[in-house]
Amino acid sequence: MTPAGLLDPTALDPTTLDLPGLEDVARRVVLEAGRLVVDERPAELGVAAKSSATDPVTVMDQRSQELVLRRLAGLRPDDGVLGEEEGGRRGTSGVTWVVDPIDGTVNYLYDIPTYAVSLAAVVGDPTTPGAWQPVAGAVLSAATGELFHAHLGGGARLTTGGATRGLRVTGADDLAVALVGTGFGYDADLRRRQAALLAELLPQVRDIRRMGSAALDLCFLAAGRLDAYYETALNAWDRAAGELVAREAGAVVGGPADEVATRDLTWACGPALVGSFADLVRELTARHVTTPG
Ligand code: LIP
Repeated sequence: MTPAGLLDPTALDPTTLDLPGLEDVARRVVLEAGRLVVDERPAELGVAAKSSATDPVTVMDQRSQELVLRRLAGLRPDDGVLGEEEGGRRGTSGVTWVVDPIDGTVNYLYDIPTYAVSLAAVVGDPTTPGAWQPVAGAVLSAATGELFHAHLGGGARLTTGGATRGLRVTGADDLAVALVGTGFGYDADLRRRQAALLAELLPQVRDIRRMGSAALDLCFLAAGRLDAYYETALNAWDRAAGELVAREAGAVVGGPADEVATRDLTWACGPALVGSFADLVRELTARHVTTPG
């Protein structure tokens, strides 16, 4: 049975998987990668530019992803891996791990304690929007030790300081007092268009927060620290685990047309805000970002 709403008819049925076991793998691996990223940060952080001069990759992004690949090769040898950095691999099991080895690399570069290791097990094809579904995952805020984790149908949890609690989105129903998270791309022209969108949105909400990590934005939504979130130009690895945590905490997550997030738009909020927030960010995104005048 193909998971509901997926375009990929060959996608594995999540009910055939040990979802709590996959969540445990994600937790263990992000905890180890997070320790590496924090404890072995060199005094001089080697930085290279990727898509633009403002899109950095550090030696620790690469070392973190290499560790994740090594651990998954031992724990889940038949699974595929899709990572932000080079070096993923195809699998045969129908499960693919989607990893952002450091989400919030600019924050990491500036030693701003808001960056994450994000890892999700997905079924379907994570390179095609609408053709994949996260089924288990974990996001570690590496600087603070907060570990957000979930599996499909199992609820969302935050583990920190040895204690674990359930997560639930806020019941916010008034956009005018909603705290909204967002982020911006690395391309200057895209940022100009995103700024035009923000100029129209900002007067209609309480305020915005730009944390610098989509994975943590989505987990903060799940924890009630944001009422809503939107962003354009996200990759699967930015949002796979955070999207699952948010949905399992009661959020509705969607994109330009329906409840399928895409690179053109990812939005997320509690159920009471969907009617106002989703329609607004869809319209503003279409007008200013994806099909600007
Ligand atoms: C980051 C995203 C963030 C976005 C940043 C950047 P990275 O991912 O998580 O939401 O606003 O521009 O793309 O590049 O640090 O892995």
